[in-house]
Amino acid sequence: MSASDAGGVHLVGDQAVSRFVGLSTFLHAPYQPDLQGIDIALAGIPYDFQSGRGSARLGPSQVREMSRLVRQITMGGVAPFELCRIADVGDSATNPMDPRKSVELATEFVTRIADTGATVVAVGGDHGATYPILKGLVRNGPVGLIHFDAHPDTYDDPFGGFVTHGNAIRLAIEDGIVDPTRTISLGIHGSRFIKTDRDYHADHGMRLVTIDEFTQLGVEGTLEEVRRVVGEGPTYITVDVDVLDTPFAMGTGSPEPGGFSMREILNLLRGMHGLDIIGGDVMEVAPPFDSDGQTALCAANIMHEIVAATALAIDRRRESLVDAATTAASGAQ
Ligand SMILES: [Mn+2]
Repeated sequence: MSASDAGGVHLVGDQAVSRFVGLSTFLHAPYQPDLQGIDIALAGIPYDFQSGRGSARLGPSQVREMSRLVRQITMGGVAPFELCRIADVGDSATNPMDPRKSVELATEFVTRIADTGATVVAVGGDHGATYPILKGLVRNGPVGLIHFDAHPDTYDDPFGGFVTHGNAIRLAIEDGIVDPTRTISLGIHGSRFIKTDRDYHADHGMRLVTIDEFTQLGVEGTLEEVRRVVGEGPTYITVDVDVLDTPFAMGTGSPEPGGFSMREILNLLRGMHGLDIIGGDVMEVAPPFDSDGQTALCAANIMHEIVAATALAIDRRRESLVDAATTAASGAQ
């Protein structure tokens, strides 16, 4: 496919057009802010409030730039652009002076996308942005959640009713958007404020796998736990890049030495292809601390794998609709 075919939703072919040519979009997807005819909307949520060292608001633009280096087909052979119509729909509006207004604007943005029947794979932004995404996206909740993070993100908000980078998961549970018993947090590591920071997980039936437990379970054992916890129901994936070890992701607000390697997280994401993934996000890339673009490059590759898992799930849902229609038609004869 060449760039000149791109009348509808088409990918600019890597071999027809060099990867350094043209405007930066997520994964070279066509830019389509009109939201028409899209299955998976790639979207930026460019705000950060109270997020470690800050500046994750610059994440979406830098991930777009570094995603130039990502090719169309995943290492495992999934070609999401052949399975689904995928477009970069641009960024949510934000109000940099008003966190509450920014959350409202992001919720409206994702609601508009979900109203067209499309799903979202988003790039933040601070991890608080997962809350408005889930709020705008999930219609028949609660959904399961696969949560990659150095931190539990179920903290009490110490600032009085804000959506912060440390409480989005908890708020989504309290709103009934996420089912705590179908939630698994992976790769928790790093120093802690308080010893009781994991109690919310335990008290609400959530599964938490620390990096030490991951070392014992390995990739396959961890994937078994993921499948057991989220089951076959609709499930969202959220990745805070601080789950990665600092040599892979120093460019983030709260870097934590001792996390996953890129190979480990990619292996885990590839193992999620059979699940009913409804979308996801990659959060907390902070370009001013990412001088060579490495963290953004890692985030772009993580995004590609989430898009692949989402596209496979959309394709499977379509197939089962076709199967059901065929069965109904043959029964009617
Ligand atoms: Mn987080």
